[in-house]
Amino acid sequence: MSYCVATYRCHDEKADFHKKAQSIAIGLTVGSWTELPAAKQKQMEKHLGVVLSVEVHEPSETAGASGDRYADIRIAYPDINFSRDIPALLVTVFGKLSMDGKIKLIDLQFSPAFLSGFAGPKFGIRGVRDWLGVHDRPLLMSIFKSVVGHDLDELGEQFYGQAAGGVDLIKDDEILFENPLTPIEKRVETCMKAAGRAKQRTGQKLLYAVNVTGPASKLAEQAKKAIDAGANALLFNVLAYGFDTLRELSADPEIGVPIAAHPALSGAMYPSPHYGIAASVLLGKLMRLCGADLVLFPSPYGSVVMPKEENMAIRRALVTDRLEDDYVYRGPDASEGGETPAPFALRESFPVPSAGIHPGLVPWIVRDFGVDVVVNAGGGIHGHPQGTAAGGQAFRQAIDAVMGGRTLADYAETHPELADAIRLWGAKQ
Ligand code: 1AE
Repeated sequence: MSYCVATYRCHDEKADFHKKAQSIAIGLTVGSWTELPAAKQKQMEKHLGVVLSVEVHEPSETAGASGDRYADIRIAYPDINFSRDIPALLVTVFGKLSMDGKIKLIDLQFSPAFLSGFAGPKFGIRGVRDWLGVHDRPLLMSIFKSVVGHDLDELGEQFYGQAAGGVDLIKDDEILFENPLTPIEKRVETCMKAAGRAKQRTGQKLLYAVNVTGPASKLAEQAKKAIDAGANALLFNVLAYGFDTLRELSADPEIGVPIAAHPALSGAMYPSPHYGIAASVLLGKLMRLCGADLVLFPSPYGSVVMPKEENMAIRRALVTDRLEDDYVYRGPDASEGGETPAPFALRESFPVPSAGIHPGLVPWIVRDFGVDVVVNAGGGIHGHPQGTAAGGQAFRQAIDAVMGGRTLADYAETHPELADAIRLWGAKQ
């Protein structure tokens, strides 16, 4: 039998968590069990959810807390109950249950059969690095700002300023949709022309992630239109649609460019300790499985803050090669010997900690994420006292300083753009 496993954190001051776990395992699969006649039980057994473990955490007496009694409950759901797609899985394991008390979905593991339906990122970290020809440092991404109501010339100039500063990627703002002032094909043409001009100055290749968000039925068409006009990456607001839409875009053979996933709306789902879906599932495992090459999420240091342990859990989900431990559930008998199964493989997605990032934060970003990270900023680039291009240069200098083992303060002595940025925003070391 093949199962996918959901882990829940369930808060309740007095519940019998073992009973609760059984009622979930039965309620979300066969509906009722003990009432069934023996013959029917035999027939339904292959559909029945299985409680794998219940770990109860009682509140510590010294803390005197009353509301933090909880249990982590792991339940295995037979694959036979759902089709091989994320909507069917999510509705099975957390559809109705998500509305039933203080319960949060904190992890998912998948059967090899379920995983076989997912190709993951088409490019991933390696593919994006190979395309850019940059392998030895964090990448730098810049975000358009002030886009609504601006025309093509204004956007083109803004693009040039960002590109001239030496960024590796530029992404559309997530709130820039199809509009009469900057329709997607014209926008791409204008921006790619500006990219060409900037390349003469920087010598760098550059990816432009154009926002394809719009009506669901036109997404693939919009993406292909953008690619035909010269777009070499896409930005997609995944959670406004659902993960299967990302998977479809990513799996489309005519969409041969990296996809950057924006986390818009995820704040409605992950931040509560009691409800929703953990950030590592939402912005980690599901994004990677469904094909996001880059995933944006709030960092622990910027203007929209996510706790560091959640950030690290996302990172692990996006870049871990410990797929066997983290992603795969091979069933209760998996450890009993037999042939070694073929390992499951999946390209890594680039983590992109974002929001309120400035050059002074680069040492912390590299400390926490390592080299395989995209440093991403909007205000931290455009808000530089010497302008947008200097903003990009300041970031590149901060990255060079960290990679060279230098402090920002020391490096800033000979790099005026970095010096100005540090004066404005400060520096972490
Ligand atoms: C978590 C998403 C961040 C984002 O999309 C964005 O636009 C950030 O802008 P800045 O860097 O905070 O100005």
